Amino acid sequence: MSNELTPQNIKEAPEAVAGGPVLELDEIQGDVLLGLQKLFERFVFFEIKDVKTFKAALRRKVAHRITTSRTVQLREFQLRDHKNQGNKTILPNVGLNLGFTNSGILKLVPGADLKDPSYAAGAKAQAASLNDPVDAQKNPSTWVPQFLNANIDGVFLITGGTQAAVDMEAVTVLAVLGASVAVSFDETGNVRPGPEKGHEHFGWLDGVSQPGINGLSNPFPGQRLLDPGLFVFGYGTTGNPPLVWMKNGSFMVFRRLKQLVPEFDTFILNQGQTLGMDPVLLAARLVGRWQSGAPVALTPAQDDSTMGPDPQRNNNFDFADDQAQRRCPFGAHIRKTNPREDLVPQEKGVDPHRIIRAGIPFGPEVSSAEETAGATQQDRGLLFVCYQTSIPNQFEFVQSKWANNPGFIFGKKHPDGTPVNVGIDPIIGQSNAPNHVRTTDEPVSNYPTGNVRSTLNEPQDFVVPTAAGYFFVPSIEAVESELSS
Ligand code: N7H
Repeated sequence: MSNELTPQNIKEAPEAVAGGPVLELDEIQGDVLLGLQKLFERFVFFEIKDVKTFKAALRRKVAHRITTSRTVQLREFQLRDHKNQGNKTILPNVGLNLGFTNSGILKLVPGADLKDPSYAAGAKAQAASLNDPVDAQKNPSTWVPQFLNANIDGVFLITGGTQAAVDMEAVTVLAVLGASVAVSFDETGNVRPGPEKGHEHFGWLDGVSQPGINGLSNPFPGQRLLDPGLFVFGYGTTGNPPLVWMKNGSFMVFRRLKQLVPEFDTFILNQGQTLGMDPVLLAARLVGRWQSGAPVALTPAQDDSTMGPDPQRNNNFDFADDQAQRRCPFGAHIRKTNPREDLVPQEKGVDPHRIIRAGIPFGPEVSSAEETAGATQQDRGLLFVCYQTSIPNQFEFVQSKWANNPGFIFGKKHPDGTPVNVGIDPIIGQSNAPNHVRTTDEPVSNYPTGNVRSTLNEPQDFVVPTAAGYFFVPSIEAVESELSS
């Protein structure tokens, strides 16, 4: 793997894959399909204060700096060469991407209707329907104040191999924009250090399962090749752009998700004891993968640390042979968010709801004081990012209709014929029950023959949403013309 993280399993083909649509990689921003190379990623959220000056600076001084998918692809090959030649130095590989909220787009193109009701409403208005904790006025109650009070018209995603390189790019971009923008919120995520590289804060390898993209990737075993129009406008049957200039653009969902790591660890240990099972196995069954990334669907009883990072094996399963949830509980995070053959045909039941994920952890490592106290003292978690061409049908669908829905996966039966009460996603599910209490069916595997039912009661959410934004990430051409003229 390269020395700068990119989502695994999608960065393969140097040229368009034969038979697939030809993707305009010079037009599509680099984070959307392939993922900018990133050890650090700074998110600079801003308000447009002076539209005319902003447009002029955008066209003349920012547009050409935006990192395209073509550049990301070339950099990936450079990084492989660099590594193969035995180089350990980190390349700066600065990346710049840009997205606009609906309020930002309306400042640049008055009256524009991007025909996505959730985007138009904005993330704050949608929070209650995602079961984010809200107050009596339905305003999110756990969000950072800037996302509640400041105006956010757009965001720069600035990535790179070093913090210094990222910061220098941020200074340059903000300098050319001058007083035409005001920064509303600014946060840097970073890949975790040492052996935790590539792992999110609960400890799991991240970026293991991504959809294959027809025309871009040669699929790995078990990876479905999907219509690029699900992720970028202008391709296939699903990605018809409502406005001509939306071609090669994508909707980006941003969520700042705080993770209560010491609390989660304590919970897993205690529940392991209560249920009489190895806490490591319990944790693996809640996610559907061991922390190494190996899927419990393939290796249910013990970890296989060679499997997680191996794209030839790490997605080569579809749950079809596991209808008694012996290997992987129906409620496991990866089964709730990508149920594969549980919903057939997949092209109707699952594919239209897939997302491309491109987030990065934020916050410091857990301190020994936090470990001892079993309580979070400093914010840490995931700066979650995903791409799609329909926010209601993709991100919001996965979060609210699948993860938060205790009945999903529907229609499952225990071997004795009684219905399974699956429970909400034990990792990201937001319960609207009082105090957010939730349950998960079958954390105890009883593998391979047992028949004793088990239920896990989770006393709280261990992932707490603390900010969100819905953005449109336009093509380079749109940035250079419609949005800046
Ligand atoms: Fe999840 N985690 O560490 O437990 N996620 N996720 N996620 N997630 C996945 O395949 C995690 C979040 C999806 O195709 C893995 O990369 C955490 C949101 C989907 O097999 C792990 C947070 C949403 C997949 C985690 C978080 C999703 C997926 C397995 C928040 C969408 C692919 C490794 C802090 C609403 C499923 C991998 C598939 C995988 C974790 C957020 C969705 C380990 C900690 C908000 C679609």
